[in-house]
Parts: sequence; C-alpha cells; structure tokens
Amino acid sequence: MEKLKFAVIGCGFWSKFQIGAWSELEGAELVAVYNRTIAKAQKIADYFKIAHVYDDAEKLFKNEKIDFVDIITDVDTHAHFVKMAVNNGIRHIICQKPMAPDFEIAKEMVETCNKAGAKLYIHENYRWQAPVRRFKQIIDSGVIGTPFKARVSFLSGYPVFDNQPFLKELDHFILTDMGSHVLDVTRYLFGECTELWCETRAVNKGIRGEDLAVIMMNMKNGMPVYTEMSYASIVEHDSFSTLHILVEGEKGSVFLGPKFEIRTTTRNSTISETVTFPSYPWADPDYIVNHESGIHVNRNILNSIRGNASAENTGADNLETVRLIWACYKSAETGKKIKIEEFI
Ligand code: 89Y
Repeated sequence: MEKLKFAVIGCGFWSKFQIGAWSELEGAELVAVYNRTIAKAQKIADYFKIAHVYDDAEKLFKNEKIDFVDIITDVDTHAHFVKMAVNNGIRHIICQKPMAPDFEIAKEMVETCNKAGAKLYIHENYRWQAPVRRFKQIIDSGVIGTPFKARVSFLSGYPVFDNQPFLKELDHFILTDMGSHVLDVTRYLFGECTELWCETRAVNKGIRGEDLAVIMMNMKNGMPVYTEMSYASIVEHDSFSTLHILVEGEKGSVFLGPKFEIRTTTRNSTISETVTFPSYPWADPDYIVNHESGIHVNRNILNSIRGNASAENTGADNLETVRLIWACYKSAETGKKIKIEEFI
C-alpha cells in the first residue's frame, strides 16, 4: 500500500499527540511541519524524524507534494489555514476541534471547502475513545431496552491551564473546549437535539471565559439528556480526560464511570467490565484514553481519503456540534430555551 503524504500546520501542545497517533498508522507519511516559531516545529521534527520544517505555511504548500494536511493550530487561525490549503489545491483537509472561534466562521469553512470540492474533516476524538465506543455497543445490543434518559458528565479539577495556558485567555472556554466533545458524544449516542437550555458560570479566578456549563437537551428521539462540564470541580471521581455517562432504558441502565468501568444493570444483575487500551511513548499518561483515541479518528479519516470508508467527523457533521455549542451560548445569554431548527 502506497503511503499518503501529509503535512502538519501547527506544532503546539496538541501536535505531539496528534502526530504520535499518525505514527501508529501504516498508511500515512508526515513529510513536513510548519510552526510560526520555527524552534517548535524543529523540536517536533526532531522527535518524530520529519524531513522538512517551515515557518512559512505558503512555502510549505508550494514546495511539498502532499495528499492531505492536518491543521493543529490555535482555533483563531483554523479558517485562515483551511483557506490557504484550499487555494493551494489541497483536497483533503483535517482541522483540529473546535472547528472555529464562532458559528459563522465554522459555516464559512464548510462552505469554502464545499465550493472548492475539498473534503473537510474535524479531528473530534472523544467519540473514538475506547470506553465510549464500547458503551455505545452495549446500548445498541438492546440489553437495557430503548433508552429514555441520559446524563453526560465531565467534572474535573485537572490543572488544564498548566499545559494549555491559552485556554485561560479565551472569551469562550468550556463550551468550545469541552462542549465540543460532550455535545459530539451526545449526538453520537442519541442523535440530534431539538431544543436546549443552558447556564454557564466562571468559577476559577483569572480566566476570561466560562469554566462551567449545564445543559438540558431534548433529543429528536424523545429523550431528555442532561449534560454538564466543568474545570472547577473538586470531586472524588475526576472525569479527566474522558466522560462519565449514565443511560437509562426500559429494561435497565448502563453507567460509564471511574477507571473506564462500565456497569450494566438489569432487574437480574449488575455486570461490570473495565475497558482497556494500549499506552504509547508519545502519549501523556494523564490523557491516555484521549490520546489513544486519536489513532482511531485518524484511521477513519485516512480510510475515507482512500475511498474505503465514510468519515464520521466531516466538517458538515461537526457543524451540527458547533451549532449546539453556540445555541448554548445564546441560551445562557438570553435565559431562553433555544429551538435548534431556528438556530441557523
Ligand atoms: O483541549 C482539550 C481536549 O481536546 O481534550 C482535553 C483538553 O486538552 C483540555 O480540555
């Protein structure tokens, strides 16, 4: 199998894990990296033995023959680099979550790619986490019957700003950073949302945006779903860096809880299983479930680029998650319930 060649734009905190995930796949070869501070690009290139290093992204696109690009820059520059890739003839473009700093820009990014006949994929990994995948299998097996209610929860006191200090400076923090994951997993498990109501708060001192959000959702399938996310929580079972999920159905319930344990309860019994997955030298042990999942999302996108699968995380699909994020902000701002079909 001939390897597809690609470049990475952006060599900040997340790039090591994203490139690490690519390095576990046979079918892709990273040929060049860009960062505006070249020393950062060089550090990543040395670690992963990448031949070409740039501090000028246009030059990279002009010089390198690549099949796709993976954009891992800060959210504010995603649209800029997507456009640059499109203008340089790249037809498969992967962009880190959150897709854009607001809903309008996200819509423009999808449209820019559509118009050019380019495929946009969003690197949204939580739905690819091993415990989340297994959790869905259990629900789909029918053991708990038809689900009628759920709670999707991310409560953490992890010192997230130590590794990603720019998160402190965002006007919109937890709904864009973690809401991307929580709302995407909610859609993955239960389908689309018809209306939602959201409250946000800023609890940690010295941060610009909100670090707590609670959301009540009604889903198209009739389920009420409660989701919550917080980086201000001091709790016995910190969710970092996965989710805790409880689903109730007519015949029982399933709970994804601490230490990747899934407990399935019916009237007869509770069955426990612990989901396991490998570790990798490039991954951070604190984030391992998160970093490992990058391999699966990358594989799905690679197979889609090769025409052997359809990608789950397309720009168009992720736009529905972005729509929910900004509907949440609207709700929090106005104190009103938002109907999703009217939020366009
Ligand atoms: O940026 C976030 C992500 O995608 O996963 C965890 C994180 O690093 C901090 O919330």
